[in-house]
Amino acid sequence: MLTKDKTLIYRHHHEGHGPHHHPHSHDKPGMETRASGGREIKVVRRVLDANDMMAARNRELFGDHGVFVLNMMSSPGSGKTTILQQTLARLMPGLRCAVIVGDICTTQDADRLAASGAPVVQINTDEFGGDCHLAAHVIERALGGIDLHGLDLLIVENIGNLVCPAEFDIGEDKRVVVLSVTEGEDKPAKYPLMFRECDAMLLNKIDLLPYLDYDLGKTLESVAQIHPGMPVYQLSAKSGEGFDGWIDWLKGQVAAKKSK
Ligand SMILES: Nc1nc2c(ncn2[C@@H]2O[C@H](COP(=O)(O)OP(=O)(O)OP(=O)(O)O)[C@@H](O)[C@H]2O)c(=O)[nH]1
Ligand SMILES: [Mg+2]
Ligand SMILES: [Zn+2]
Repeated sequence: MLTKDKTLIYRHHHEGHGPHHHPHSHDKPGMETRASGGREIKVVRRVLDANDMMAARNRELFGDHGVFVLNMMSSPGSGKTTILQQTLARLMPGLRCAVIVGDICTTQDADRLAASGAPVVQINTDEFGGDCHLAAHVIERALGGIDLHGLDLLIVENIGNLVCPAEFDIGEDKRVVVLSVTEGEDKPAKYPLMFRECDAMLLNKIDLLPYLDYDLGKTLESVAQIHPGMPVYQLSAKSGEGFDGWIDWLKGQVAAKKSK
C-alpha cells in the first residue's frame, strides 16, 4: 500500500472518445497538403502546440527551482523501475530526489519506488484503455503532489512504450532511454526517434548475456549510427553492476543545472 504522505494517485481520462491520435513532432509541413488528411493533421498540430506550451511552462518552473528533471523512457519491462530503485539508493540522501511514475493502471511501481524514501507521485493515465505516454499537462497536474523547493532531482518514469513518449516534451532537462538485452539488437533501428531524442542510453540486464545469443557490438553500432556520441551505459539493475558511469553522468547533470 502507498503511504498517503508520500504518494498522490491521480487519474487522467481522455477528454474525447474518438480514436487515439498521436501528434508527431516530426511531421513535415508537407503533410498538411494531403487531400484526405489535411483537416485531421491540423487538429493534431493544435494538440502538439498546446503540449509544447505547457512543457515550456513546466521547464520554467523547474528552472526557477533549480531542479534537474530526467525523463526515463523504454518499452515495458526493460527495467526502468528496478534501475530507479538502484539509482535512488545511490543518490540519496546526498541528493534530494522525487519521482513521478506513469502507468496505465496499478500503483505497483510507485509502491516499489516509495520504499526508497523519496516522494513518489503515481499517474494512472486512464482506467479505460489508457494514454500510452505522459503529456506535459499531466506532469503539471502531478506537480501538485511534489514540493519543488529543496529538491535537486525529479525523475519521471514514463509509460512503457518505445514510440510516442519520445514525441512529447514534458519540460524535462534530459532524456534517457533504457534498452534491455532481451529485447533484441534491432530495436534502435526499428524505433530510431526514441534513440535520436534521448541524451543517454542504459543497456540493462547485462547479467543475462551469458544465456542469450545477443550481439552487443551490433546494438552499439546501430545506436552509434542513429545517435553518434550518445553515451551508453551497460548495467544490470539486478546485480548493480555497471552503475558507476551512469550515476556519475546523472550527478554531473544535476550539478550542471545547479550552477546555471
Ligand atoms: N535479470 C535481470 N532482470 C531485471 C533487470 N532489471 C529488471 N529486471 C526484471 O525485469 C522485470 C521488469 O522490470 P521493471 O523494473 O518492472 O521494468 P519497467 O521498465 O519499470 O516496466 P514497466 O514500468 O512495466 O514498463 C522485473 O521482473 C525485474 O526484476 C536486470 O538487470 N537483470
Ligand atoms: Mg516500471
Ligand atoms: Zn501515446
